[in-house]
Amino acid sequence: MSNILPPDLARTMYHDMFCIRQFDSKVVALVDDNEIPGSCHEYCGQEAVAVGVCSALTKTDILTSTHRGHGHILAKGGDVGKMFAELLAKSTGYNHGRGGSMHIADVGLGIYGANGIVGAGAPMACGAAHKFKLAGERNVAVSFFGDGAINQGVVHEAMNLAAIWRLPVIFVCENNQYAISTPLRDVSILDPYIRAQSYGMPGVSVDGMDVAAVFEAAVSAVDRARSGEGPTFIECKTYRYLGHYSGERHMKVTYRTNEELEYWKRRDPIDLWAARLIEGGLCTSEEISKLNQKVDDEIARGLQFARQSPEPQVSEALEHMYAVSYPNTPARGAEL
Ligand SMILES: Cc1ncc(C[n+]2csc(CCOP(=O)(O)OP(=O)(O)O)c2C)c(N)n1
Ligand SMILES: [Mg+2]
Repeated sequence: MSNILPPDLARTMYHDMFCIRQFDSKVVALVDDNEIPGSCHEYCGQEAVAVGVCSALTKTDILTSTHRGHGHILAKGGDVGKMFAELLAKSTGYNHGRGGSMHIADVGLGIYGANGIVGAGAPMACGAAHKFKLAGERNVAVSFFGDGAINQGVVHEAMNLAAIWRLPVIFVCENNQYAISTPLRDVSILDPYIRAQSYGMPGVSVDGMDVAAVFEAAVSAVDRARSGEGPTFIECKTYRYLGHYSGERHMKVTYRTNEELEYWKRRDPIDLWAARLIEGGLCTSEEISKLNQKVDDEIARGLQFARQSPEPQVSEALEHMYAVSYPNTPARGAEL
């Protein structure tokens, strides 16, 4: 597969996966040091899903994300500095420091928001896709969600709506096999992708540790969506290396075994892709080291930007909180 990908894209995919890994590894340390208030849901291990899907998108395509959203946002072109600033609650962050990890959005980049409500991004993606269709725009909308969302009613309503209206939506189920500590096998007899058949859309299951496999499935789904044929469901089998959220590593939890973790780490998406790039003659190991250094520099610069950024002012606390939706409607803060 690496041989038929344009070399620049193949290297960019490596860069983006490593950037996500390094970003969220840094987040772990910052949460532990209380520099990030609260906690985060880190994406380490799942990088091939976000990067494989987003590499098949253009800037005007959109995505809706989840509580575990850092990877989606970086893969869609999010800025490392503005992300760190948001997590550090600084005024230069994506949400001016008001939202934090689970609300990062950048409408200009087609990032219609991380979301703390499991499954809630699916109908939002349908709404965006409906608009694209009505306006005759050839964009697509991607809804990322976890295996924990596949029994949420709203996801099923969204899938049905997308199918009957032939909306340009791609439902991407990141099956990391656990919803907090609940294994998928305890709550669903069938694999997630099989659900797609009930709604009359193609459903595929791919190796979510293989960025090329994810990319290939995403390209087919994007082609289908852009040509007006409707939605696709892609299940990506993957694994999260860290706990459900940052705090879990300080708890004694036993729902996963070390053997299971080690099994998945042996199939690390970044290591696998580096090996494929080298084997395919697309990169030397020295070039991989240079890319790693480039990413580490970007992470260091982004964090420095965030650390040097000002805190939001108390006097501005009500700013950026409410949308002014209609002309002549005063901002809610202004009424108070
Ligand atoms: C509607 C709703 N129900 C429950 C929760 C609490 N909750 C937060 S994350 C989570 C598990 C989600 O698992 P999954 O969708 O598999 O995503 P993962 O954490 O594995 O990435 C739950 C139950 C929530 N945020 N929203
Ligand atoms: Mg899960």
